[in-house]
Amino acid sequence: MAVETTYTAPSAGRLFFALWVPPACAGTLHAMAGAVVGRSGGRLMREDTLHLTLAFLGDIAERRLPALLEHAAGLSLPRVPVCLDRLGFWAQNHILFAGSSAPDPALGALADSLQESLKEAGFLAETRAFVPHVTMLRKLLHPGKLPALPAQAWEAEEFALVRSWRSDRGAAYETVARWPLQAAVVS
Ligand code: 2AM
Repeated sequence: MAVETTYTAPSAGRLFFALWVPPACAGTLHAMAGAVVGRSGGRLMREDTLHLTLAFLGDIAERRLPALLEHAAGLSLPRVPVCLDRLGFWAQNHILFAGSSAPDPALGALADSLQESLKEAGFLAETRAFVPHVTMLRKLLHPGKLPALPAQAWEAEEFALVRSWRSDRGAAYETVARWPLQAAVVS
């Protein structure tokens, strides 16, 4: 008699590559988001989880993690300027985010080349148009008038592979590994 098995390979979790938001900027965004929650509701992202996603992988099998880490370690990606200077609201997914009125093309180029390399290596099935943003608040229904965001600018010096999962306190995030972005060579 045939024995039916439903085997699911162990998962390394829900993975994505991201730039962590530096603490000073995270503090500003978190305080602004807190003010919006006080007025309009929604679920605040924890200050230490604020990030800008470069490439979203989703569930990756545990056995593929070493190859993914090796792939990322072998990349040579440049440092990029990041500037967040406006708050925005996406009605379709109820997200309040910090974005850029004029994103530096180098940031888009970084995300594109990371996504392309992951696609070529078989870790990404599809690539999506990159819209740089930092999610500050979820489940917001009616944002009201959004406050002006004083420009938050920095140079990203490293990128990280992050694992996320649902916890009692909302989404939890853990850095799996991080790698430096390369400084421009001055000749
Ligand atoms: P969000 O903040 O706009 O929701 C972890 O879930 C991170 O991956 C979040 O920054 C989330 O973006 C992003 N993310 C989740 N699903 C995604 C998808 N299908 N494509 C691109 N990014 C995604």
